[in-house]
Amino acid sequence: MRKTIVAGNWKMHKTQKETVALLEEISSKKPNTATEIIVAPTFVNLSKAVEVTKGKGITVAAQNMHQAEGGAFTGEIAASMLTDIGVNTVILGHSERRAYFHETDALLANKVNTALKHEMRVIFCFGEELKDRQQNNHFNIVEYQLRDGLFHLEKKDWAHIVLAYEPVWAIGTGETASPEQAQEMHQFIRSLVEKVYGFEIADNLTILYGGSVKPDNAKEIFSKPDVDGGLIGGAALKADDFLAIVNGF
Ligand code: G2H
Repeated sequence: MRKTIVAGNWKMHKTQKETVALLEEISSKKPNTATEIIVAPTFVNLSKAVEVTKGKGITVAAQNMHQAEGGAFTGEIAASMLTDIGVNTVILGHSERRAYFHETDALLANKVNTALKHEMRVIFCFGEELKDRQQNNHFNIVEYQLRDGLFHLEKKDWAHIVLAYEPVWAIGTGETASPEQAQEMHQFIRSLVEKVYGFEIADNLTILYGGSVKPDNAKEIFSKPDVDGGLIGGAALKADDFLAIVNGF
């Protein structure tokens, strides 16, 4: 059985007080479930989040990190700084990082390498833009993103990789890929990984869907055989909405 995950990407939201309040509410209302619950607050609140969620069955992840081990990179955070405070999961390649901070697949390949070197788990985000889908180029784009960002990895590395397919046109727009569109792409992704790395790795790989997942559409999306959970933005900012999505399994 593949691992299922619901991850909340809090983006640039929540002060420390709000972070603690949300985490306490999630902890107290959280169902007993085999689905892993991940939250990704901002860097400045990660330490506090680790402290507050200790022993509560909630994983804390970072939203980004730098590829270098350290040095003169003003404003950046290194992998060792994350693992040092107990954060061992990192989201890489989110479309907002790609669009606003010009992160390329080549750069992301380096970030993935650094994360793996530090024995971190990577939630690797990718997905096509609206124009790609309109030009029927979405499968090609996704294939390039995976090839250039991840297909240099060795077989053993895949135990530390979670994929998050997030069509850019569905992010924060209220527009969601239909469950059929999500399944079609997830199946394509899994078959691509299978072609390069074999059945077992592909079959064990957790592939999340992201892009305007809400309590009222989560269940149907998660019911698809190749969708193993979600990366949730807006709806992760309220405990009841987030947990309703968790209960979608
Ligand atoms: C996509 C998603 C979380 P939202 O960015 O990664 O955000 O659910 O608000 O579309």
